[in-house]
Amino acid sequence: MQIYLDLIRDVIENGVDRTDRTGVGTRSVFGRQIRFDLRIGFPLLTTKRIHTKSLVAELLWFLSGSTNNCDLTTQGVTIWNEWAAPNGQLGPIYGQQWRAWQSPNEKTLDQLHHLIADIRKTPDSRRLVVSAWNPSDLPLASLSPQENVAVGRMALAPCHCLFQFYVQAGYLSCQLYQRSADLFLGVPFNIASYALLTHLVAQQCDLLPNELIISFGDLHLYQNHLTDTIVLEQLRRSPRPLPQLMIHRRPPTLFDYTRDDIEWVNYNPHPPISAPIAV
Ligand code: THF
Repeated sequence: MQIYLDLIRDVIENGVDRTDRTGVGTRSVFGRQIRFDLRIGFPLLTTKRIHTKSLVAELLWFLSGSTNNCDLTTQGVTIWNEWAAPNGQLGPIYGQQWRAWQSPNEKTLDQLHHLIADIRKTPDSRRLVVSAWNPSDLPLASLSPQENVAVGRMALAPCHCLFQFYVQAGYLSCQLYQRSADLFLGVPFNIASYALLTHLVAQQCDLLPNELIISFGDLHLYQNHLTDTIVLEQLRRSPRPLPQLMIHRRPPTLFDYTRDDIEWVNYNPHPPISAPIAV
């Protein structure tokens, strides 16, 4: 995970200070790409402890099609609290777009179900794409997350908005396009989440995970993370060997995994570093 520390240095050295929607302010660069070879280890950050329970719960929540934060908070996971309406709703975010994209004919489209079927049937397809970017459901900039939910819109526009799979010689690769990336808090989660998704899709399709590629649009460090105890502390730490992912069971479908099926071994990270989240 040296590449993650290099990315932080890149943003500090080459970024420009900008204002942003949240009012916190960022230092930002545009257009970067990182690659992870999933065959040599699982890309879970070692220079601070990542809360894998939240990570797994969030991915399984997306896969279930849920867009209600209560399904996370009942498991003690709070990472979506800032955006949820009082009843827990988040509007048509990832879960809905992935599993029940609204079609013009009133029907819904399960992009992930089709993805698995297409990978199995036509592995050389160039259309193994899932999109969460649904322009008609995007939040209005003039409304708060909760107000957007009240009018049937997403609480927050998708940050990791489109991904594509690629099959070659029994191996599965994934490339994600992330339009907006909170490098200190969100990106370690996003890397691990898509690496885990690639492992699960590979298992369901009798393939082995190969590469995870993430292409970033606006890649930024929030100004309130650019401190001695947060980002600079992160840069002082040395990466350790990567852990391995164990998937204990092969359930019938991509939608039947439970948190007990997923475990990391040999994860020996540096201690956590807490930081404020920009809403
Ligand atoms: N908004 C912002 N500003 N940054 C993001 O990364 C982000 N997301 C999701 C939606 N909006 C975002 C939410 N994902 C944490 C991690 C991921 C999140 C939100 C919050 C977080 O606070 N992590 C802490 C604690 C972890 C825990 O409590 O489990 C950490 O130290 O990692 C990016 O997709």
